[in-house]
Amino acid sequence: QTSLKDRLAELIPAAQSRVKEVRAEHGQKAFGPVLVDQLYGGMRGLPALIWEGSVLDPEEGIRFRGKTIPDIQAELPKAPGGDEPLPEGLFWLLVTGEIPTQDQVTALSKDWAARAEIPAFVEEIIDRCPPTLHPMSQFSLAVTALNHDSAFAAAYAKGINKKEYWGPVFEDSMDLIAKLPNIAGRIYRNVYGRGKLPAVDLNKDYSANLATLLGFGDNATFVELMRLYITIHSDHEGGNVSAHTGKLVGSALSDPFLAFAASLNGLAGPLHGLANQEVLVWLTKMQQSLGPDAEDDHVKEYVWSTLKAGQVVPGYGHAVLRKTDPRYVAQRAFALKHLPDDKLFKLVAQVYKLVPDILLAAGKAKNPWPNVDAHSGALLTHYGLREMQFYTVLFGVSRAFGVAAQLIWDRALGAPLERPKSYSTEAIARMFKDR
Ligand code: AMX
Repeated sequence: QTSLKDRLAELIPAAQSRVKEVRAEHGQKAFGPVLVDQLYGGMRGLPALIWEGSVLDPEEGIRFRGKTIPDIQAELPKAPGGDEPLPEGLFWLLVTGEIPTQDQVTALSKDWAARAEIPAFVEEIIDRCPPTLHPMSQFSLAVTALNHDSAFAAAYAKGINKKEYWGPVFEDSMDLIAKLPNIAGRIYRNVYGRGKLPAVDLNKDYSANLATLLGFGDNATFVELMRLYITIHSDHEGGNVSAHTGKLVGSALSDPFLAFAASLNGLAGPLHGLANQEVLVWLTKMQQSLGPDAEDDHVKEYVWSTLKAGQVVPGYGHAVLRKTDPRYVAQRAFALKHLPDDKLFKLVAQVYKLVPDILLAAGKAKNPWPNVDAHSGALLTHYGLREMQFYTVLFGVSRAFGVAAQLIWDRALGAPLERPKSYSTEAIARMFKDR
């Protein structure tokens, strides 16, 4: 049985040659023109980044190393008696492009559990945060502080050879992922008064430990939900705010803790990861205003009133996707299997039936379909995790998998400092005056 690091060491030389080959063959080919509108338009559609773990097709949705969500649900190892893929396997797939064996996944679970403890001073930082500080801010503070023990930062200070960068970045990435459940659990228990954090169980998988640290470890279906949740939230190619930020900051050779803390600050925005909180806030207000079992016409009116107030319908629309997000579909399937009669799930389903036509009629959103965030909060609420301000922290735990995998490859492939060119409006006006 090979370890992930050994397998990676075997794969790196061939991947380095492959990049050389692709650059030699295609390096001077153009994707097409860059339009001035793309500079003003948030770089939508601009091909600008290499991201190895996943590619997002607008019509079909995400593929992790070529595999769709149903593929990975079928192919990745499961926990004994479980149906959902283990996120350990997804990480192995993101890093190597290969489906791991059950033993390899078990070894990763054990490795992460062994690395899970966080330094006492990081615990203190979290404990000193006022409960009014948003959980995402606490999360980002704690992850930044982990940089204290970064293997990469220490190796760099000693003068590590460029060719060796990936080794300590791998170690930091493993530590980062391993320590997130303890950080998330501590924040959750502190902010919502849920008692003392239990210890990580060295023989349990990552999701089971996360569920236990949050206080839901006794519920086997919640543990399964965490396995699915982390797997589908892990990676969504490179251009989204959290992924791109992590890659950008990592390109300055900031270590994985600093890079991922930056990702978290981006994920904390309402147009990105905070949307899962916003969806629940919106649905709860709707329930309060319309009462239970609202009629379709009343829900429609409520949606229109959101749009007329100049607000977005949270959980709908996407910068790349043009169909229902397969991550939404996977969560809907989970709900249909485990909680078909849940009131909030029924409202989520009712909204799914009504919102796309309204967004089409309103005529602005390029994608009227739901994204991942339209569903996740309802599932968490069902199992008693009702504190919506905490939801984006779980998204953050998951997103570390994708960002970490890319940071390792960026250093293995010698990715340079990112430094795109910017222009002022006046410079553009001058440059294109006579063209
Ligand atoms: N409700 C109302 N209006 C919407 C909308 C929605 N759900 N989605 C897009 N629009 C509007 C935009 O605000 C924009 O309006 P403007 O012209 O007045 O500025 C117009 O439609 C065109 O936008 P777009 O090209 O379709 O979307 P985009 O690529 O600029 O933005 C996104 C994508 C996700 C930010 C946007 O759809 C949105 O705000 N959705 C709601 C928030 C959300 O669910 N975010 C989570 C996304 C997934 C994730 O990252 N976790």
